Amino acid sequence: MALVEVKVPDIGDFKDVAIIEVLVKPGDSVKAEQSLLTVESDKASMEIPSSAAGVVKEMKVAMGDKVNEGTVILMLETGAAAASAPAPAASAPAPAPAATPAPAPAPAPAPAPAPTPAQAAAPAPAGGGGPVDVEVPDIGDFADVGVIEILVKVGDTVKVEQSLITVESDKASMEIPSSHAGVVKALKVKVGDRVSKGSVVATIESAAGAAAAASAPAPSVASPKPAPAEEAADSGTSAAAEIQDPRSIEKPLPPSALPAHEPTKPPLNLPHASPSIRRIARELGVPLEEVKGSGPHGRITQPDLEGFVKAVMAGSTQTRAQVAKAPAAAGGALPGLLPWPQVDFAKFGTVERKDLSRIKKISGANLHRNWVMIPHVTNHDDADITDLEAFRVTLNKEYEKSGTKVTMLAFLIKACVAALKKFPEFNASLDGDTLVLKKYFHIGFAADTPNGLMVPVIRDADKKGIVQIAKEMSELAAKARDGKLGPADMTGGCFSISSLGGIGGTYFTPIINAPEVAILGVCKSATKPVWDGKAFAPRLILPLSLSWDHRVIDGASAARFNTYLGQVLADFRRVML
Ligand code: CAO
Repeated sequence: MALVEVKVPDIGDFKDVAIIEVLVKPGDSVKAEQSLLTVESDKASMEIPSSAAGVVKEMKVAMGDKVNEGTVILMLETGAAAASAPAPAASAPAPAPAATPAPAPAPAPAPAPAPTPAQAAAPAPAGGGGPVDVEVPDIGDFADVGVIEILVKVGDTVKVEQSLITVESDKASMEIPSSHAGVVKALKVKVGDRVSKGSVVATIESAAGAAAAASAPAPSVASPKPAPAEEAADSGTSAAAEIQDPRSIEKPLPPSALPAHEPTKPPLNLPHASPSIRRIARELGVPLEEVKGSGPHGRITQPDLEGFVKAVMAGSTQTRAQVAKAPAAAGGALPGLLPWPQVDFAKFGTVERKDLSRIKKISGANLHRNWVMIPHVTNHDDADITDLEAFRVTLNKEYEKSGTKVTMLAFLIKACVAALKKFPEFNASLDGDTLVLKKYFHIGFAADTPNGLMVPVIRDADKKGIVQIAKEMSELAAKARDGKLGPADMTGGCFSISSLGGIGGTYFTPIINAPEVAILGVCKSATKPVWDGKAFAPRLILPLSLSWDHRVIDGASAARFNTYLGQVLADFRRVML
């Protein structure tokens, strides 16, 4: 057992760097190489590891303290006693420590981005201009570190010391600055590349006089970072102010009011966060610049990151990308809408809570999206099916023995195919600003099942006869009721029919089954008196309700579609015309 001092190891040119995070406390068991502190300068942040395993006895530094190489961080009890000392439940058992104070750990990276001698000595081109290769400066023991961000693009004008790229190892992240002022002529690295000291980052067309500036020593990396508000003001851009000033994101905006996220554009400055937080964020795909930091200067801590992820998962907040891509789908929130009423129904009487079925949840989400995103219009019309029904009854007598029942829906499918052929924009889907016109005729029909609504599809209905369609329909409807429909039974539809004819009703507004652009609703036929020019005659009338997407279809086309459909249903011989 020994009590040893754990000190800040060689951190290169870092001087007087501020502690922005203390990761352990007295009583904690730590492993060798476990991070104890995070320190940060304006260009880099790094975690300081423990030189040995043991139990933390006393902290010698606190948040905000400035440290240098050799500063004592904490007193660590190493040895068998330490290993058996009560450790926090979550801590892993410390490995057997060295009996004597451990040597300084493998030197932490020295991220000082001072120009390399080669850069400092780079001759100023005649007249002060000319192309200059900007290299990765001396970054201490870092070698082969990953490029995680490119902060400039070809054509950008950069100043001396302006950050060009960000690199990251498992313990530190740092920005690599430009040694020269000028215009970026070529970028020599991309995200994912690995760089070491001397790797060429970019070629800069050096501006007159810039070389002189570049040859001057770079400002100390430990120079105090201006307060976020100052930085924002300096940057002169409102975008920068939003990213850098935590106050600008203090008041949560209503999710849908967030501006669209532009993932391709790197933030002007990285949000404050330790390398490990950045790594977790990158692995999870969390846009760190959208996370509100609660640490000093708006620094993002692990609880901040976790809170953001939980809020997104719970649907109580949205990333900018989510808002931009699917404003209606994410959480159902729309601009200006009141929140969903939260009512304690039990206050008013006895209630029973029942979870929605899986199918209801899936179809509900789809119906909601379709209703919100498609500008629906519904045209109602009537079709005289007196003769068709008589024919159907006759047909069924003939097919009685085969076991196939020819339904009105089978005729409707065939009649719709004829109408889709005549009005091709109904047999289409929108793809951005392009209309995709389909040359095939796969017709879906809504089936009511104990678990909810399903829409199986009859493929190539144009190539099939009424009896075959009726047979396939009854097989698919049985499969739907038994919960045995597979994805292949329900995909690829061009147009859908929702028939409530066997149940009742007159007219309704069916919701379009996206990405289709129209749907036909059918209700119960009834015998009605119809004026034939001389007298009222009893006719069997079928109510039709055609919902259509007004982005694709006009009212006149919809009226023509319904009229034609009615004509075909009244006299199927029209299909042959
Ligand atoms: N008018 C009058 N009677 C009709 C009719 C119509 N438009 N359509 C069907 N019928 C009659 C049938 O002739 C049959 O009568 P008989 O038993 O005397 O022969 C009876 O109604 C039952 O028909 P069916 O429902 O078994 O057959 P179908 O081909 O009409 O429908 C199916 C099959 C799967 C579409 C249907 O069972 C179903 O699930 N319908 C509900 C669809 C639905 O829920 N839509 C709403 C979607 S939006 O929530």
